[in-house]
Amino acid sequence: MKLFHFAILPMSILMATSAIAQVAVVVDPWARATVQGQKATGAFMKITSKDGAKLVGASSPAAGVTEIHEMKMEKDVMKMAAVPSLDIPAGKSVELKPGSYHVMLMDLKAPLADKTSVPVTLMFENNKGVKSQIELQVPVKSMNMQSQHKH
Ligand SMILES: [Cu+2]
Repeated sequence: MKLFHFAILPMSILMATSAIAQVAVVVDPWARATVQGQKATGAFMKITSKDGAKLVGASSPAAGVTEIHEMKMEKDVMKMAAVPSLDIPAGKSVELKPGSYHVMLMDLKAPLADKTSVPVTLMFENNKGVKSQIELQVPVKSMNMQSQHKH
């Protein structure tokens, strides 16, 4: 029976390694295109995490300041504010979308043109407090294109 113990050990090490490697999965990222003179825009995406994680920061070489923002109605006024982190509950999909959570790109160094892409790095913390980052090439889309997608 001792043989079984030897067989099981290497497998559990492999599983632990892959769990650390993939803190979260990001799908459908996009950023809103800007016009000349516009200094800020939002980036949106869906994030899932098998074991649960927190989005604790973001950065982009295209922006002077990058923050995680929340938009919500407060006494009939739409308000936007930076949040220190965003919880990604285990097994649930969290959607960053216009009118809700978004990655705010501020102090843009150049306008974001439609059909280009912008590099964004997301910083995550897993449920054990270990930090890791995910680098994205986020497609830039204009607002016109977005309104066409409304049904
Ligand atoms: Cu914002």
